[in-house]
Order: sequence, then structure tokens, then C-alpha cells
Amino acid sequence: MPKVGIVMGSDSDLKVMSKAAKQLESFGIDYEMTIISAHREPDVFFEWARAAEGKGIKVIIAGAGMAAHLPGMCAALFPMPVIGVPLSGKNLDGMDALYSIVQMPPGIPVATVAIDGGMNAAILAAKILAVSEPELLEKLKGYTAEMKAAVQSKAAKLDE
Ligand code: RP5
Repeated sequence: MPKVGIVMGSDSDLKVMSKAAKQLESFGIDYEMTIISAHREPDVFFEWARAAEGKGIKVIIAGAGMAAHLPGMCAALFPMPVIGVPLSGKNLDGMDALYSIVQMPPGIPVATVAIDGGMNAAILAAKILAVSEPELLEKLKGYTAEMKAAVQSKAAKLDE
């Protein structure tokens, strides 16, 4: 059963959103990934967002560009955390998507990551799941330790 649902508004979002998928895989987290446009096929979107909880999904990662309503509408329909990924690539370099996703009305939050931040979205999803999964929590601690070691080895090379 997927624990994370990755959804994006277009196949043009795939390059960034597949980074989220790859990161989840590295933590051994089951996910489903799909393309659904909230604007071009609202009925399909509504059905998917409504069904997510019943499929066992605990966190949704939603990526969209331009007037990015997909993450916010996920948050309106899905009762658990939604992480929004603003996508660039169009006229306003993703600022339009960032504002559309981050500026939610009171009561319907979306945890918004950086523009094109697919990888961080997956790490945040993993951290949310790790609250109740000790094994995953240990993997995340290992991941953090690896990052620290990488920085320290680069610093050490400067001293050589
Ligand atoms: C949004 O509109 C999508 O998330 C995509 O980032 C953007 C443009 O979509 P396409 O015209 O590339 O399909 O809904």
C-alpha cells in the first residue's frame, strides 16, 4: 500500500517530481505517482484526492506550476499533511506557483518547499512518517549523519 501520493499537474512537471520519487525509494517508502490536472480534469482530480486516504496514503506531495491550485485543493480534500512543490519553467520562474501554493487561507495549510524542491518534499514526507515509524527514523538519522560526514570530508580536503 502506498504511504505517499505524488501528484503533479502535467507531464512537464515530471523532471522535478521524479526527484521526490527517487528520494522516497532511497528510504524504502512505498508511493504512488500520477499526473492529474486540477484545472483540465477537475472531476478526475476530485476522485483521486477523495480516495487517497482509503488507499493508505498518509502524506501527499503535490507539484504544480503557474497558477498552482493543485496542492491547495489536495489540502482541501485530504485530511492529512500535504506538501506543495512550486514548479518553475514558465514565464515567472516559479514565483507565480510559489505564491499560489504558500499563501493558503487559514485552516487549509500546505507545507510548501522551495521552487523545484522535489527532493526536500520527499525528505519532509519521510520525516512526517517517521514520527510513528522508528525504523524510518533511524534511516533519517543515518541520512543526516552521511551529509555531515560529506561536509567534513570536503572541509578536511581544504586543509591538505
Ligand atoms: C500546471 O500548469 C502544471 O503543473 C504545469 O506546471 C503547468 C503547465 O502545464 P503544461 O501546459 O506544461 O501541461 O497545471
